[in-house]
Amino acid sequence: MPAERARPVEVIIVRQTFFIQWYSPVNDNRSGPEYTSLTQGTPYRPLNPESLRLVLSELPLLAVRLGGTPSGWNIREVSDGNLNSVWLIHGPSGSLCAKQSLPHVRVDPSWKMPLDRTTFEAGWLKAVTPLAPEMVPEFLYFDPQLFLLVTACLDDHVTFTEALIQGVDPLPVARQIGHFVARTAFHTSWRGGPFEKMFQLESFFSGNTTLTRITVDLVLTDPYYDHPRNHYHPALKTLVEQLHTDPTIHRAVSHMQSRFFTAREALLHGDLHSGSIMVGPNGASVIDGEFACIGPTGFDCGMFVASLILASFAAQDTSRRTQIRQAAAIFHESFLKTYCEEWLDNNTDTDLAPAFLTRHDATEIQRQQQEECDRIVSDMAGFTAMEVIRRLTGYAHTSHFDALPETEKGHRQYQALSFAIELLSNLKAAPEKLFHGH
Ligand code: SR1
Ligand code: MG
Repeated sequence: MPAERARPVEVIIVRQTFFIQWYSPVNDNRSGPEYTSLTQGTPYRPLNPESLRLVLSELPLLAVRLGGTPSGWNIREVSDGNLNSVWLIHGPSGSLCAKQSLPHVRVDPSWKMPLDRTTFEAGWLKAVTPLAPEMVPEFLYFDPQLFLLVTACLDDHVTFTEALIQGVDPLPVARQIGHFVARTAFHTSWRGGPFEKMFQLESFFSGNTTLTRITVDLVLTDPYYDHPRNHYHPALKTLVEQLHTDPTIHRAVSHMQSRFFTAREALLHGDLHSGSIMVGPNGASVIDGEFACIGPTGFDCGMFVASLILASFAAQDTSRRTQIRQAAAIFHESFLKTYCEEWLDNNTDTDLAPAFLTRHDATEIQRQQQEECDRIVSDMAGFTAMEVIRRLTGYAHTSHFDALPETEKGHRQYQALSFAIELLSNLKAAPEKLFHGH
């Protein structure tokens, strides 16, 4: 990322202050010492296992949760994402997961970056926890000086990416994620409460310009021209040339970019690929909400469906491919069902179509639901295509194809990319192809 795009320090401080106000313990029924910084005035420094041990030892609720004495805690670095440092901490009585922002992209230290991403992840976790508490890790602590977020540790989980590679049945996860996205999107949208609540969410999450810039560049822009960060399998060369030159594709990309910027519908997770979902004995948990922003509901849906599409093209045989495509259809169905149920059951005061306008007219409600769902599904299909495209031709790729021999990998990726180009080249027909065409 060019240096001129890094946000100035003053902006970060203003945003931090705003977060502290917005994220006030006064508004949180779990208020307590863990919600204020112990490091007031302590400058940020990247932690290592020993300095993290010291920080945690000074936080009584976390220390008690771990049990024993700090010297006996096992602290293991497990950072494997692109951006942050992550540790798992185990003590005799319990465990924690700690995540800290670095002043650069973890996998590319020359790519400098402000630190505020964990601030937005903590804000996202706070916003969605009441809506789906069983589907996110428990929030335990956030330090706004160290940009350190501590949550429950999902020890006995694997990422959904790994689960897909291992051959786990994806249908239950797809159903759960459909439910999760529908509930969190509906209740953080204009339909989910009075406009003042939405304004507050917009005001806070519009500050997440650093990671939104990554999405705008890496997902919505770079794959459509010859950007130096892009890389791809040699077998994709002709398709990449098409992505860089085809006016029909560029028109569709402009349309989807416009949806991303102007459809300010709900609070998004912002990076809901299969690596942001952990799968364990009690089902799926959604993590890594650091890309959270306000945008079109279909964006999160598209990120998730794209992971399934990529996994389906990487699958070892046709029956597994069909099963994973079925999971995409299940997600679609579960999302729409929950979204419409939330709409009918919603008793909160809203300023968008308040109850007195429609409550007694079932046909009118159905008509409005159909119109809104069609719009979301159309976005879902367009963003699915763009996410598949960037995971094959942009900067940050997927590991779904990693186990395949080189030639086979090129062949399968060619099929996946051709499918995504087909979707993007005819957005009107895309939902049908995506959810009913396998
Ligand atoms: C530099 S960050 C690259 C990618 O990693 C994250 O998980 C997001 O998907 C982002 O686009
Ligand atoms: Mg991530």
